[in-house]
Amino acid sequence: LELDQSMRRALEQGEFFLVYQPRVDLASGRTLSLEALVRWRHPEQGLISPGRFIPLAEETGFILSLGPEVLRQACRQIRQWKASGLEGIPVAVNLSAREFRQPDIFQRIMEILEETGVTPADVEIEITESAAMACIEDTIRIITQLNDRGLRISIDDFGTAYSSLNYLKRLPVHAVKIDQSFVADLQEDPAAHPEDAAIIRAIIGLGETLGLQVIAEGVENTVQRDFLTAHGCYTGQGFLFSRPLEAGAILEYLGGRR
Ligand code: G
Ligand code: G
Ligand code: MN
Ligand code: NA
Repeated sequence: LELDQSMRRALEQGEFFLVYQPRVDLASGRTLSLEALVRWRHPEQGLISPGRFIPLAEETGFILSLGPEVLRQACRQIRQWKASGLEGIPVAVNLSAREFRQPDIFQRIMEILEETGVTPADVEIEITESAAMACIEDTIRIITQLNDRGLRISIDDFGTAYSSLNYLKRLPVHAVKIDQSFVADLQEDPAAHPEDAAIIRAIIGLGETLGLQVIAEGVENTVQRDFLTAHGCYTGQGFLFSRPLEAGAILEYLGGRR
C-alpha cells in the first residue's frame, strides 16, 4: 500500500522514465527496432526496477495510469528522434494484461498516437502470451483493429503459456518473442539443455510456418547468438549487443549506423 501511494506521487513528480533496448539483426548487429522499458528514479531509493513495481501496479490498478504515460513518453521520443534524423526504427511498448483487458483499449492507444502525432507504423505493441490467450475472441478483435491501423503487434514471453498453435494462427501479429528463460539455459552448451533447444527450434519453426518474425530475448553471448542464427532466428536483443539505454545514449549507439 505504501509503495502504491508513492507510485501515484512518483507519477505526478515525473519520476518514471523510459530506457530503450535495441533489437538487432543477429548476424550484422544492425539495429532494427527498439523496446521501451520503464524505470522509476526514486528520490531516496534510487532506481527501482519494473520487476518490483509492475506486478504491484497491475494488482492495484495503478498500471492504468502508468501505461498511458509510458506510451505517451515513447511517442514523444519517437517524434524527437525523427526530428534528429533517426527514422525507420519502430519502438515497441509493453502493454500489461490489465491494460489490454480495458474494453476501449484500441481507442485509448489511438488517442495517444493522434495526440502526439506519431505514425502508427512506428509503434509496436507487445502483449504477453498469457494476456493474449486469456480471452482469445477479444484479443483477435483488438489486435485486428490495431493491425488495420498499421501498428505492429508482438507476442511477448512466448513459449511460457503453453497456448494452442491454433490460437496463434488466428492472431494478425507480426512477431513472437522467445522468452529469455529458454535462451538463458543455452549459456554454455546447447546440447546440455536439449529441452530448451527443442522449444526454441519449435518456436522458430512456428514463426516460419505462420510468417512471423521471431525475436530472441536475453542474448548474452555468442554461443546463444550462433545457436539462434544456425536454427533460423535472425533477430534478437540482449546484453551481447546492448543493455537498455536512455534516449540520448540510443542516438550515440546508433550514430555508427547512420
Ligand atoms: O526492464 P526489465 O527487464 O527490468 O523489466 C522487467 C519486467 O517489467 C519485464 O517483464 C518487462 O516486460 C516489464 N516491463 C518493463 N517496462 C514495462 C512497461 O512499460 N510496461 C509494462 N506493462 N511492463 C514493463
Ligand atoms: O518481459 P520483457 O521482455 O518485456 O522484459 C525484458 C527484460 O529483460 C528487461 O527488463 C531487460 O532489462 C531484461 N534484459 C534484456 N536483455 C537481457 C539480457 O541479455 N539478459 C538478461 N538477463 N536480461 C535482459
Ligand atoms: Mn517485452
Ligand atoms: Na519477454
